[in-house]
Amino acid sequence: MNLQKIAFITGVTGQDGSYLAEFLLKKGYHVHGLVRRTSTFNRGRIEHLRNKNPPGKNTFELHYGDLLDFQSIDSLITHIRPNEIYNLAAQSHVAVSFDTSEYTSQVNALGPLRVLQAIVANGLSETCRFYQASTSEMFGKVLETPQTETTPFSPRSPYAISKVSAYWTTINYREAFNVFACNGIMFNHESPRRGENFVTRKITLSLAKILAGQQEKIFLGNLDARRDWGFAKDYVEAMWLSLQQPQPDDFIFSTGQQYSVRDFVREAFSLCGFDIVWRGSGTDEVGFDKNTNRVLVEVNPSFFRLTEVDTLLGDSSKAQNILNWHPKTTFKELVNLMVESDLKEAGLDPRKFLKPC
Ligand code: NAP
Ligand code: F7E
Repeated sequence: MNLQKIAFITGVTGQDGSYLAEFLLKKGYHVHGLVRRTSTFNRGRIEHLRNKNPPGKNTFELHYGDLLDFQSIDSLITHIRPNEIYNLAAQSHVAVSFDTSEYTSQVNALGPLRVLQAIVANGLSETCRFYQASTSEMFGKVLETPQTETTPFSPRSPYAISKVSAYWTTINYREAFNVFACNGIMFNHESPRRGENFVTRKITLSLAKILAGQQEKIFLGNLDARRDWGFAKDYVEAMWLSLQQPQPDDFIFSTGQQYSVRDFVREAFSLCGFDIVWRGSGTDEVGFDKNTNRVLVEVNPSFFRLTEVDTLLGDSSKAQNILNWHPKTTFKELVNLMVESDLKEAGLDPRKFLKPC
């Protein structure tokens, strides 16, 4: 009898999917990933995991499909018969969701519904566990701080609204169809693999390009937004732990520490010897290097959101107590590893640019 566990990851080409695939392969899983057809290459984050084994012995397999296409999901689940499904696929950019609200809902709200329907339709309710990538964005205009599993939702974007729907769909399939279905309510988590148009990566990549002489300055939106930022690699372990419990449940995953976009800029730039201070206010505010007077940060209102989430701070006590999950990477370590990686990305030697701590 084959006792190797089989996992199916949607969103495997994304930041979290790539770290989760690595994590599960190291645990000895056979990992199947869902990829959608794109006209340009989008497998950079998982390329290193491919083709390690001879044909027929590959423990990492990719399959074409799309969360918008029930038939593709259903037939893959029939074929793979996974023990665990991690639904990480999403239109994950909050700002973009205002421009593509119906599409965002189709992927993020109806996508997980399609996966859960396929689990039930294939008779796998008893044998296949389901993880849903829920988000702190559901707390939106926060009704209490810090946010816990009992804090009411107050979503402020089409993205957040779509994820609230998926959150309740997951609970409904647990209660109505007895599926082992869990929500991981994750606060922001970042890494060198973070998409380039999320604020942390935008800052570290821009910093590296400024140092490489490829960019003059960085344009940002709301500098005062506050987030609870962790490291993606720590968070994929939490996804797995959620599905290893005797009972399905929902958990907050966060660091319990909060910083502003402004703090992130200062921390990243200070690692490379800049001392960023702020002058002016509103859209006229600039960040300049105190040592040289050079303006390195400007505000561009096109990055403001129609409705902003000003502050998020999570309390992950439940996950710490029940799952024994603890975030391992501090804010400073996270910024450091992202800056180091982007210096390399820009063709620079980090040893020449990173100030010793
Ligand atoms: P990401 O880097 O944007 O990755 C999203 C993944 O979803 C990509 O693999 C993308 O494929 C895939 N995808 C998008 N639309 C799809 C569709 N219609 N069918 C199939 N696949 C599709 O996101 P992430 O940061 O890894 O986040 C993973 C999940 O956690 C997302 O659901 C996100 O909403 C949620 N989340 C993230 C955070 C965070 O801070 N990172 C926090 C809370 C929750 P392509 O490569 O083809 O685009
Ligand atoms: O914005 C502000 C922006 O786009 C963070 C996704 O993974 O985490 C992520 O959503 C903050 C916001 O992430 C720029 O207004 C300022 O207040 O990096 P972000 P997000 O919106 O928090 C949650 C948990 C998810 O679930 C999502 O999938 O930074 N900000 N200036 C900016 N943001 C961007 N993107 N670009 C700027 O220039």
